[in-house]
Amino acid sequence: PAPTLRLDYRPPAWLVPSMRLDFDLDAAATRVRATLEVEKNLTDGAPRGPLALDGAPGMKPVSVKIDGRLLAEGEWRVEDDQLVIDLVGPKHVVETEVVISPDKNTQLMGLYASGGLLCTQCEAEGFRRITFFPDRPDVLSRYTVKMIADRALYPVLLANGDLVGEGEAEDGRHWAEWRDPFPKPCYLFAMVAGDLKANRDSFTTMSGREVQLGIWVREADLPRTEHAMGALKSSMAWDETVYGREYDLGIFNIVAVADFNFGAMENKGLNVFNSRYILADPETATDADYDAIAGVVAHEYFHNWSGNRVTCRDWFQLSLKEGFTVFRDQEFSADQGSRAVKRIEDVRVLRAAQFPEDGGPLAHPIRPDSYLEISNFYTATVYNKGAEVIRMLHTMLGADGFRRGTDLYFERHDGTAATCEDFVRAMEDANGADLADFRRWYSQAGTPRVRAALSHEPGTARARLTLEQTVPPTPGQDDKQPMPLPLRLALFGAKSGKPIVPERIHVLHDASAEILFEGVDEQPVLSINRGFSAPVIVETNRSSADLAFLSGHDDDPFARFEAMQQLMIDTLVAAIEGRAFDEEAVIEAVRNTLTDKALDAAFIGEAVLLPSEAFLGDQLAVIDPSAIRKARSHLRQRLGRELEAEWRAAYAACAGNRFEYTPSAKGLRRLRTVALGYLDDGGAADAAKLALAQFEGADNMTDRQGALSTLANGTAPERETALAAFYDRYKGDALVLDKWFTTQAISMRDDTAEAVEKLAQHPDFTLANPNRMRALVGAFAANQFAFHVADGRGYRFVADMILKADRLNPQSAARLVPPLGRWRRFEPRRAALMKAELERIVATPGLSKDVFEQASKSLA
Ligand code: HT7
Ligand code: ZN
Repeated sequence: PAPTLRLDYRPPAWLVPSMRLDFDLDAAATRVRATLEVEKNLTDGAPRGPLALDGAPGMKPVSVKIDGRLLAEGEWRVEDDQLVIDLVGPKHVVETEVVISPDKNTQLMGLYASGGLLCTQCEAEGFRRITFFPDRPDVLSRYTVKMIADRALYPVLLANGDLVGEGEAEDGRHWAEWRDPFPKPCYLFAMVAGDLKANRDSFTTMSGREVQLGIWVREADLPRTEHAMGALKSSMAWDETVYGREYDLGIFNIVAVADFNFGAMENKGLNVFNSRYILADPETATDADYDAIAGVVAHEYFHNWSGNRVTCRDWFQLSLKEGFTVFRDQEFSADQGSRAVKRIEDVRVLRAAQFPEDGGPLAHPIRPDSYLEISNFYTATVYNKGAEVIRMLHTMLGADGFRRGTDLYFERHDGTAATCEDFVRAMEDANGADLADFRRWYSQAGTPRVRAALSHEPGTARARLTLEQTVPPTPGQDDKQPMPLPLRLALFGAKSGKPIVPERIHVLHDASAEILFEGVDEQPVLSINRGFSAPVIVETNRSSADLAFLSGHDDDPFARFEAMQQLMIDTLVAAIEGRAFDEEAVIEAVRNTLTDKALDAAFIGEAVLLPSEAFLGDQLAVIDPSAIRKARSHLRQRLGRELEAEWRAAYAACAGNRFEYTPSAKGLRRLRTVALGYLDDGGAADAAKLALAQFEGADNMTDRQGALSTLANGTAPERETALAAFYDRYKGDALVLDKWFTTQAISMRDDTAEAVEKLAQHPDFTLANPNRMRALVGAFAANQFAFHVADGRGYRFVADMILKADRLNPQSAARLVPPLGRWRRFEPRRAALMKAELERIVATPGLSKDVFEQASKSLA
């Protein structure tokens, strides 16, 4: 198949200012009548030609009318999945009718059935599976939607906008009509029908309008919606305070569904959510789940402005809405809890998911240049690196300058489909700034690498910092230009422990720079990229002593965490590479952090963790998962053993609290399970007993799952007791059962690959539900040691799952390909086995475009 190219963009030939949809809903056969008011697009560059409406493969209209006249079959044609009609005048009314089968829709795109509900997912190109339409984000229409359905099966009928009528129909059926006053692209269309109940609330906007809020779920789940509702109201208030953005409709509904390809969807006035990002109570959701729910609810809500009121011109501009909205949700969460811990978590996600993407065969700029299947570009690069790019603008322009820029952006582009360039230009114009070289962040892929070397001249009391950057080649981009990198930096006195050069921002525009600091009369230690101000890899000439010092003294909590991480990395990489290493410095630094009374538990819980096996792999030229496991386990065991008294003290100090969802209670739970894990790895004789007691006595899922994970890593008999008890207790709850699968898939045991193969045969395992598939197969593929077990069974298993899943849900199947695509990074035997599985995938007849694109690019 031919790729779609960014530079081929042309405006649409026809516009559809308004449209009406009539749905006769039925799971087996839904009749869709669409009435489109179409008009020729007279703007510059718009092509002239027939009306071409996108449809799904195999879709054929039952009837087509133009201006009320029924067309004969020869008066329209279906070509390349498009309905093509030659129109003579500048404006027409086009009516089409199709019949679709939601209950056969396993791709979960378009209109599909999920647990007795009928619901839609249209982003990116799902609307064409519902009706014939110009399925592109720059065609904006006003929608009126009428739904008719059996009242007993589907008592609730929801769509975008405001409810304008409802009533009874024949044969136990009823209807509802919704009208959305805001023109929107079809990817924001949504409709849900089903037996749902609402948690209702309201929000009064800053201009005094009352908005009716509803979170719609199965009746039994209503008690689990309070946290999401609280997050929604907080998000609405935050967007008013921080961005001056007010909600614009009288109704805001959210529906939770069990089968969903992604986290959630920002449809105008009717968000549809994966139920895992709505449902929470202490019994079934961990603190991480609570945090994720608040973050995703906020993310989708924020899209109302960054995505809906101002949408994307084409899908290459996806980061315009996603990068900006992720930045907004990250800042919202930082304001709700611990900013430092949130930043650590966000950087961890970036390094785990985006850095490998940027360094592998699927690397692409945050604004890609081409795609075969746009669903493959909902990536950590577009989302998370996209958010880092926006964050850099915020850092360089300051909070006020950034706000001036967003105000201008919203003012200029409200109600239109915009580009990344429009966003950058608004930032420039509002601030009189020149962001010419900043635009490279949109066009160049790859993670820049910065080398920073600090030298001190005691005689002149000067310190000299040299900075050098390189941007590595990525597929299709061999030569790179330097990126502007805003680096927050400071100097500390190694002896006095005091800041000797206060924080400043240095924007490195060129390939290299030298910065001179005066009045530095003691040996300085460099603190750089504080707060992770630029999404880069920094290499410095700092010694273990410097890093240990910063891990205890830096006044930027992120930099403190980072120094500890670097100390651990330097030690472990030396051990893996067979060079001399010094574990004592790590042990002392961890001891100091663990016993520092000025630090909060949440921060300690993050700072004392060793870098993951996968992140350690990223530091090496050639990855040998066995060598990494050996070195890391050895250091964890030593830390566990030698700090046993400290871990016990921390464990005891964190125990015995009744559940509350507050930052401090969360921190205590976090540190408690971290301490338990170290005690277990250190070989404490009572560790399994402690874990089982924590498991059985827990009044919340965080403590229970923490104990279960600790046990699942080992061989104690308590392991099977706890796994069986967990299964029995939660077998009726799909979201918690997902945790049961994941806990075993991420186990550190040597036999995890065999265990996962068996779990795939478990009666509760299914590839039809994306959450369950991710819970087992996705989690396993992220478990470096288990997935890369030397005999290659992990690769074979994941490839088999990809091929099976591809027949049901290509989008979800394609998301499992990237772990295999990293084959070039591994030692030769493993690399060959991984490559062979990719070749087997590509050679399979009938492969989807989704999987083909990911697998073939991984081999190129
Ligand atoms: N904008 C939403 C993207 C999305 C999606 C994309 C492809 C396939 C299914 C999907 N469901 C939702 C989610 C978001 O970023 O807010
Ligand atoms: Zn989004």
